[in-house]
Amino acid sequence: MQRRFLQGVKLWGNYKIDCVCLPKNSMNKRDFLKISGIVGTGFLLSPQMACKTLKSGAKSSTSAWIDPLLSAKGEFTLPALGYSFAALEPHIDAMTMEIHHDKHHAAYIKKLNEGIKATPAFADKTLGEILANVTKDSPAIRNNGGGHYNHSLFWAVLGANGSKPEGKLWEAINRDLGSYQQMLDTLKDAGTKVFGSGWVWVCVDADKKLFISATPNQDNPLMVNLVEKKGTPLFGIDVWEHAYYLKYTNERKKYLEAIFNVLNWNVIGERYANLLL
Ligand code: MN3
Repeated sequence: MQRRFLQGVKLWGNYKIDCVCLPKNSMNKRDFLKISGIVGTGFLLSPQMACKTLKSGAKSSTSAWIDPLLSAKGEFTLPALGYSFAALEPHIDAMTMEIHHDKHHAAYIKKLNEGIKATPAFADKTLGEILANVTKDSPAIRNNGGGHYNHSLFWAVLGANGSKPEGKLWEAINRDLGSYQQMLDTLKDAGTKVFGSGWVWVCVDADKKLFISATPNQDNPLMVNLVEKKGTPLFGIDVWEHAYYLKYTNERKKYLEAIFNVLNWNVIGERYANLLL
């Protein structure tokens, strides 16, 4: 198939995509603006886009599609949120969003960059390669590499747009997770049970089936040396206290119920479509 190439699209600050392939004549001005806007928020997610294998060779374990963030190399920089700090009100308050993004996420990135400089084995690796190689013996890279990826994904899958899963994703949720409501109940239950800090995930496994898991601290299902069940995260929910304590104090369950209202199912659906490629 003939394709166009957008060379060197700037993504996530210093991240670069080597090429983005689009079907010939597929891109009009509106599409270009849409893509540019998505790039601006950090993710290339349009299902029409088939991202070619990048120079790094980092591949998702479940799909030919590569999450652009996983192909990025340092020095890593803080991605734009893509919406205002107040955009998720009243469910997630603006101050929490500002501190979470500008302070917590920024700190993970700073420490990740410092950790990479101090650990030659991780120099010149993509973020996907870093996550796939961390072990218990690399705590700084594990915690801060996970912190960077997890939060970057988190911002991208939130948005107060009132969307619901549709199409193939809706069918897969019913097939693999019982129902939409059962998925939310399982996430709430898993998130409430995380001891201390961590994340809950809806992932796609090697057979392209959905599963729900929880990980401690900043681990995620891409850390194949550390997790019981590996997979590619479709979306994750941060259950660290810093994600909710200002508004919900110790009531993590109420936070989880609230954040379900601001999951951006349009973005999640596009991620899912890409993972099926
Ligand atoms: Mn957090």
